[in-house]
Amino acid sequence: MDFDVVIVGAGTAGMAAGYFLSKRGKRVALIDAYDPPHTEGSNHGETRIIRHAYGEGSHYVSMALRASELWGELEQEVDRKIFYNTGVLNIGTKDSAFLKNVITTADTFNLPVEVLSAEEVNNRWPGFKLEKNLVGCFEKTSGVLLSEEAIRAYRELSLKYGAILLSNAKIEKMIVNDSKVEVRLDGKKINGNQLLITAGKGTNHVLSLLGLELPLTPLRKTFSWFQTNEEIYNAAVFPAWTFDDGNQTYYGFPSIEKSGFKIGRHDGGMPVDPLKSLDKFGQHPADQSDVTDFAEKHFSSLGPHNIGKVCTYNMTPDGDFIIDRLPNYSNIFVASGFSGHGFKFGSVIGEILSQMMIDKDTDLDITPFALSRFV
Ligand code: PYC
Repeated sequence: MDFDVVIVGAGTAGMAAGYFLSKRGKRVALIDAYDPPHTEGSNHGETRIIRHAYGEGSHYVSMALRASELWGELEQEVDRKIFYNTGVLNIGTKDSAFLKNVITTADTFNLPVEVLSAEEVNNRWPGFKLEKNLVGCFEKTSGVLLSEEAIRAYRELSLKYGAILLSNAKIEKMIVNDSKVEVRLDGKKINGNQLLITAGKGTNHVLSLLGLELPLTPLRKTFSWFQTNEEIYNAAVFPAWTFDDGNQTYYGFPSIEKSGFKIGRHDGGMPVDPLKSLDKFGQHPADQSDVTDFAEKHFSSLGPHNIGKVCTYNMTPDGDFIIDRLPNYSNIFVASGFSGHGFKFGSVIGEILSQMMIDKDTDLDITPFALSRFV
């Protein structure tokens, strides 16, 4: 089978790239080790946050703004809801570097961010009980993305534009040169002119078939849903939030369509073997106790812990993404290492990759994500 582009890993970035490439007329083969959206990657658990005033640094803001536009276009194209405009409250100590970045990037890019004391937060959203040393930065134009729904939408449209998807596929071998790639899997040969590796925690396994390795550490992360008082915590009245008190970082979501209040732990996490399935939630005692202690301390009216799940963060040493061409190959591209804050950018990363592969360039600045920074 012959294609213009072979994409290994049809998760957030890969599926979005498959959409943009096939929409522009490229013959695309998407290959995935599972059947996306699935539970072994970094996009399940129903929801992800999108925010634009960006604690991780100003180099993400233009991408976050373009990502929002593209999620809006995706919603229109599939005529289904993907974004809930709940606003996002970034909570932290007054000296938090993350919050300082939120405020600076809001000023620089003219984004609507309100700075609130703990008392103002607790009065405005009585579901919080923040301690006095904390402040909140509220960005009203941000909110929540339905992550699995978004992957489903890009999958549906990629197939509509002619891409093929090989699910539950095990790659055995890759033979590449500067103008051709051959991927062998399950008795088939898939030939292409260009290769894109967006394999999440499996990225280094795929790269090992080319004798390459990147500085990536996959970590197991947990998140949970709590029963709620819907009047206080529903998505029409309560924001999504991030929390960093200098010791712990968490994030969470209001109850969307009565799904319950979701809280995830952002720091910590256990290194995992990328070729094995993740330990289920609850296999480690701290999975539940950590989040329950946190919830009791900072929220006034949550019900009991209901259910927990796990996902993977694929970490780089500096927490910044990798979006680049592989050294020594003009036709092999990699996007990985989204380090637990990549989902929101999935749409724009798909667009950027399609531009790199078709137009040889992109308007957005991706130099912070170059592989050369690790040399
Ligand atoms: O980037 O806001 C974020 C986020 C929330 C959960 C994981 N990442």
